[in-house]
Amino acid sequence: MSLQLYAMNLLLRYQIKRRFKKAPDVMTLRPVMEAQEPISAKLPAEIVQQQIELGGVTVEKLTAKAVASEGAVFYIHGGGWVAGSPRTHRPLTWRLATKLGMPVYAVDYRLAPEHPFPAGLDDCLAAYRALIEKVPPSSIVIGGDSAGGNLTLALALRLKAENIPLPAALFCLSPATDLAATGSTIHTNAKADALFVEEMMHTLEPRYAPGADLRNPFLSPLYGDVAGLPPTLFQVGDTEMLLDDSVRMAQKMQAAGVAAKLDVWPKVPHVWHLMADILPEARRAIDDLVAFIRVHVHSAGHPSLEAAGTPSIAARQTPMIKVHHLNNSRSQRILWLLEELGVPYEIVPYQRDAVTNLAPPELKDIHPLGKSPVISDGDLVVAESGAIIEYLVRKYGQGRLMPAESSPDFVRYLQWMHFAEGSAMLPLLLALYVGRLGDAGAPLHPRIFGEIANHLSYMNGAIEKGGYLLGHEFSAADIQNSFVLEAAKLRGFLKDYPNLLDLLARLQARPAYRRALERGGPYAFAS
Ligand SMILES: N[C@@H](CCC(=O)N[C@@H](CS)C(=O)NCC(=O)O)C(=O)O
Repeated sequence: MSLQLYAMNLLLRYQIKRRFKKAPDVMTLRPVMEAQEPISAKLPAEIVQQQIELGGVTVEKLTAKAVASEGAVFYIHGGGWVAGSPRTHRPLTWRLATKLGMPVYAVDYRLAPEHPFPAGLDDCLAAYRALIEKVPPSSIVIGGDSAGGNLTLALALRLKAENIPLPAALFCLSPATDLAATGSTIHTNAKADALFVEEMMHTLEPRYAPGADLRNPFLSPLYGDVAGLPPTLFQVGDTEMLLDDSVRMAQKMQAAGVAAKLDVWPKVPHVWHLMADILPEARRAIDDLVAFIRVHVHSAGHPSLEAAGTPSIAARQTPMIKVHHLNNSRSQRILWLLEELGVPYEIVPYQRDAVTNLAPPELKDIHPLGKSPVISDGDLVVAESGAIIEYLVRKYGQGRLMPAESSPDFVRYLQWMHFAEGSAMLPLLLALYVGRLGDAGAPLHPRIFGEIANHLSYMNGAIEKGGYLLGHEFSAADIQNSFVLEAAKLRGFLKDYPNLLDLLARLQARPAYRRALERGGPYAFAS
């Protein structure tokens, strides 16, 4: 945590949370944001600001003087549906315009309570419809923060429902996805949240959508049918009351085959991006967001369609990846990863020798070690499961399944990636080989079993209920370590580790894991 972030959290608590404590109502946001506007509305000289109309709705268009791209960012500001404007969100929108070289269209939608639901959403829809007359949807990203993140997802669900072309990607910064307020962090983070108080959360519905069904997906996208939505980035702070709104939404999208990426940032306040003048964490998050937008606006592919079996143009032009797959082996993980990524591949099957259990000699024609997995991608041959996974995630992941290199999780990700084969597998393999010696191997057992327990209890302690190795987000590190869990379970070593048993069951239930099993053939470690 930077010193600036530490100081900012104290300041917010003192200046804003205190006001919410006295007046726990979302309407308190209006004077707070209005007071901030003279500072936030300042634009650097390189930005051209225009007030335009799209579909009868006022929209602020910000363009960096050196525009390089045809794409567009369609931005929906936050402010609890009752406050804020394109001007209050300029610290983020002008940076996006400059860094991306793309115009940012920030919608000045109607606010509640004067204009309750669905007025604001209708405005966003009308403006987006008019924008796609000018810019192809495949070059547009829709995004927003807080209530604007909610409107981003609600708009995407409306587009889907009304058969209007979806944009290339979505992004949601600290979004509110569940007006029914069923996320547990609303209570568990009530103290830790630097801005809001719990009672204020219960004033959202009466101000924005009085008397409405709180599980209406256009109000609470968490209850919507999210299949087929474009790749989506979530950025949220781990101390936010709204943390669970992002976590559950991202998980729901992932389970439906959507390429949803969840980045949880430590200790940052709600929509910290707006404090980019001061916080290095805000500038880093904006850089990650820019990288995500660049990947999706420039790529012809649509990973959620690929996952549904329609290879993208990009994928069809790339030579088919071949996975040299040995039955009952570590290469099952590679099939699974490719299914998660929606990248087409071909399996070249090999059978273990019935007596020795070793790989057939033909595998040595592919790679001198004669082990599995090995993949070929065009002329390139890659061995070692960890290296293969890293290679595939970096080349085809478009930011999915690994934290950004600038994120605090990246080093933890690297450690877990190396841990599987570098540490955890060795004692498991020793147990297998030494077991063949019968009683003669007994003197080695305490050390071997001790090391197995050492590694498994370390992993077990690193996982929270319902979580993954990196916390809330499923990543390629879980795929790489799944073989450790499977090998340990098959040999009866996992009984005392409930978190690991639970994690393994959740991993094996993933649709992509099941698809890989169907393609890869019988796999003794799946039981
Ligand atoms: N550390 C390597 C291990 C590769 C490995 O030992 N693969 C086993 C399959 S699980 C294999 O090919 N065994 C057959 C043999 O050694 O003949 C990796 O992670 O890729």
